[in-house]
Amino acid sequence: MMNQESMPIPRDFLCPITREVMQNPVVLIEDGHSYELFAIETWLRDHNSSPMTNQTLTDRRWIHNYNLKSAIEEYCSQQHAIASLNQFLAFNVCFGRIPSEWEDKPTLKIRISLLGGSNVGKSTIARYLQYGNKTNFIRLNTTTTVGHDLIFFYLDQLFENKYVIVVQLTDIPGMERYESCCDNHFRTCHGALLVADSTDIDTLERIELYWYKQLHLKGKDDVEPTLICNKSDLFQENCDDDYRRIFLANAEHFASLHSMAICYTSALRGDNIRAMFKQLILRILHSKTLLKQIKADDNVYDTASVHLSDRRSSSISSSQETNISKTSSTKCC
Ligand SMILES: Nc1nc2c(ncn2[C@@H]2O[C@H](COP(=O)(O)OP(=O)(O)O)[C@@H](O)[C@H]2O)c(=O)[nH]1
Ligand SMILES: [Mg+2]
Repeated sequence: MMNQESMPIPRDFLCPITREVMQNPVVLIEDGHSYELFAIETWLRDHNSSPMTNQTLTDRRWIHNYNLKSAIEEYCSQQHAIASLNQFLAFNVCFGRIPSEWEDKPTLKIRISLLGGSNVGKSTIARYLQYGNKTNFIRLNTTTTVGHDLIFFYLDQLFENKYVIVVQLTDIPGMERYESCCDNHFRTCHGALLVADSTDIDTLERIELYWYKQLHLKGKDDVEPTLICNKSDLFQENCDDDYRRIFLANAEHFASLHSMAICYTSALRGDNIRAMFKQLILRILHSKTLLKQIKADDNVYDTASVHLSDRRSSSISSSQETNISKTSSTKCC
């Protein structure tokens, strides 16, 4: 409540004697001012005057100031909510095992799907989120995704002070022959990263004509999509002005037409990847409808997911020096 970043405390909420927020405000009938109960009682033991006016008191009675008490309580609970929200907003997305002290806490699972054609950088985005800029791993691990890869993250802050947030990221194969396998991911995801390769305008068109349409058709009504224009490093270096202008105009038009967030990323360099992912998670948690669904889902503590993450995070450290040439886990669809 006394958080430095919170709003200044209204003066009326402070006891004139203690200078602290009152818990049991009472009004001294004669001077009409409010004080903390124990403070005014202590004062009256030694004084026969008003602490505020210094006038001699002829009446030492006081009454409870219930209106002020409830206003202070409301203010305190608002400040508490703001403080815990601020704390939550500072979350990091972590890959690995959920801290053991949280194992008994309720879990909410957010599902996000990486959607888009082949070679646009979906798996590289997923790997950056897992391993950061361990570039050796990103460069070596370029096997085409042939099945759905499920990757689990957790947020290092509790949501609403009690929920552990687990984020399941699904990396799908982008090849056209696998497209029909994605129905389940369209249906169940709360958020989608629609990934286009910004150096190949056809991949943007495919997002518009296929991936977004499918998501719109089969997905949840309130699903949160983000348009990702990936490979921004190559876009800057290799594409001419005319191409860039046309690509940007098309991408911005598409995103604004569907009121979706748009983000320019380089998965290879890690530019904007974490910020974009965090923004999407926040938008999902901010959506009343999605949050209601997420809370209603069966969110029993999913040990299988945790073990999967755990296996992967430990395997990466031991295998980093060796030649990693396969994605850590793929399942055929
Ligand atoms: N220069 C550059 N290359 C990228 C970027 N993202 C992915 N790639 C490369 O694009 C190729 C396809 O990436 P991948 O993640 O397998 O694409 P996916 O098929 O969509 O999963 C790989 O050679 C990646 O190294 C990026 O932001 N910049
Ligand atoms: Mg892939």
